[in-house]
Amino acid sequence: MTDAVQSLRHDWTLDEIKTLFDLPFNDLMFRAQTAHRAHFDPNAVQISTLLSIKTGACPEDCAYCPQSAKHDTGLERERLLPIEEVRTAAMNARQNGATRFCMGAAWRNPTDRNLDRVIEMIGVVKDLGMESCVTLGMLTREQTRKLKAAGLDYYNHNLDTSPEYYREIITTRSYQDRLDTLENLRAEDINVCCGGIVGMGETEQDRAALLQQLANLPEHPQSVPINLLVQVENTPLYGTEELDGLEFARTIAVARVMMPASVVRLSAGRAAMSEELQALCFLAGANSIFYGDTLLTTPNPDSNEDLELFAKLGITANGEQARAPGDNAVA
Ligand code: SAM
Ligand code: DTB
Ligand code: SF4
Repeated sequence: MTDAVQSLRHDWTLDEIKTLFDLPFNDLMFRAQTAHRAHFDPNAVQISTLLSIKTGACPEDCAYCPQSAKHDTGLERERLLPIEEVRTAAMNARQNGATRFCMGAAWRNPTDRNLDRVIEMIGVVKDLGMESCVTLGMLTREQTRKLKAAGLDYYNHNLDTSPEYYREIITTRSYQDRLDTLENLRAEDINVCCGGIVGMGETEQDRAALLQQLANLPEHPQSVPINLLVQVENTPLYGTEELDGLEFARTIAVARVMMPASVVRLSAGRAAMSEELQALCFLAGANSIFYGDTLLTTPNPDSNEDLELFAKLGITANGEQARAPGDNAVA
């Protein structure tokens, strides 16, 4: 039986995951490539563009995040963006070839009034013919119902790390709160974008336990962002020992093997990565990136650099042939 017809697994044990991490690097890459090729065009990478629709002054205490009000990172506190600014940003993203527009808000959870405003924004993105994604914090079942009715395509809500390491990183909301929001999304059949952050000083066992949580959810998240911590001055995690690049690539590969039919996103942290490390991550099965000069508040590689890298690697954006760097549209 090939991987393509094998059913997806939701019963991964930590020992099995550790065995994957411990494989010789080339063997792990081979496993990841085999899984990737059974489900995807190996040379196509989906691109999404991010916009922070409400920046800073977040009540949560996530130790990695520049937007927490608890850390004095010098970010300007902003109000929810006016709808016309969202339209302009989404039009630019479409012009530059992104097929999905992701909007993030520095909230613990949206109020019903704010949710209505975000729903308007989702309408704007959909009218432009793009997929919509939002990340707004915790949601009630009623709120997921409203988002479904608004035609939302994806909701991003990360588990961030292992259940064991979680308490070192966030104290203002629990792991179970996150699992509950994921359940509310699944109940409404909204595509889930859920992953985590590595390079936060966690152990390999924590990275394995994060992937175990993700893969053993009742459904694999349709999209799995693997973020490398972006270290921001004055956040508690600033100065954390950096994760070895090969260990990062291994994490991507293990995610690919465990969740072979999910899109794995090489997410935050690319600005600090060499072209060679990014190429290894694509080889390990990453098939999505954030494209555009900023993530939410921190820098992302310049779009032209991404196009150059895609051209060097023969990667097509969104399944279309990447054009020459300097030529804006890639899809
Ligand atoms: N406030 C909402 C929430 O946390 O659910 C949504 C926005 S929040 C910024 C979205 C995700 O960005 C977080 O879950 C975290 O995984 C990621 N993130 C935030 N700061 C980061 C950093 N410095 N490096 C890497 N990823 C980061
Ligand atoms: C995700 O997993 N990574 C993105 C997105 N989902 C919203 C956010 C990365 C944020 C990096 C820090 C910043 O730019 O503020
Ligand atoms: Fe707030 Fe989200 Fe940042 Fe946590 S990750 S501080 S919830 S914006």
